[in-house]
Amino acid sequence: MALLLATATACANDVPEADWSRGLLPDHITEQGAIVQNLWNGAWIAALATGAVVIGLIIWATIFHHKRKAKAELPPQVRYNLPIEMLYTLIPLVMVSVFFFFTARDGEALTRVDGDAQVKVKVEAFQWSWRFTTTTSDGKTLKPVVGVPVSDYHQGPQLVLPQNKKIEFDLETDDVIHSFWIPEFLFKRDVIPGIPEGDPGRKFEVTTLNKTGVFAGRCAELCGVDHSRMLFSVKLVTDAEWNQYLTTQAGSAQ
Ligand SMILES: [Cu+2]
Repeated sequence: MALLLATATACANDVPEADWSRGLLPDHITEQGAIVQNLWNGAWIAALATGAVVIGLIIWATIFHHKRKAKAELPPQVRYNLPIEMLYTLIPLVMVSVFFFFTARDGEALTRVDGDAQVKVKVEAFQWSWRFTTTTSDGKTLKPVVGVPVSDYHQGPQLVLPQNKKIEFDLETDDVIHSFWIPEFLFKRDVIPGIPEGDPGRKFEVTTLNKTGVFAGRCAELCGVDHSRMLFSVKLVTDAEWNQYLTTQAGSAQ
């Protein structure tokens, strides 16, 4: 059985590894991913704690406050009991406020665009693949990488990015709504037609971590017949490999 599971896992090669220590999320490759991971962990802890209290109260009431005698009369009623009514109102209000605070704080951090990224990537989504155009900090624009629909992400367009760098993504499409998703970013963003160029609503920034590897990306918004084949990959490389990549691309730079 273990062997069978291992084989099945090996075949599903574009499904990132997810383990319980991260609450089933894949291992993140951006600083922003850590924010999502913390929010995810906190939300689960809060939900489980709330569930434990509620189930505890249900069990407590069932064991210690069940009907002792077969009497038809109602137990004492607590209508118009001001302290209890206030408790019913205040506790959920406090809980929702706490959830709201952390969600708003992290949402703000994840969508903030400073505009000072070292590498900027224009992502053009179309039915049914992607075009990536990378601009470096010295204003050099590399030859765009364009893909076609594929069934293996290794065959899709590959976006090469340096590690330990701030990357800005600018998302654009001319046809329908797509969604730009790299599971290891723990983040996805809809690509919506009609948002004018320069609008911060179509941009986001990440800072890559000190990691390398090839990671699968996909479209996460049903956009037509080949939606599931809008596969691409992100390759995170060291500074040396990044400089070498820029050199090989220099001849074809626009
Ligand atoms: Cu799509």
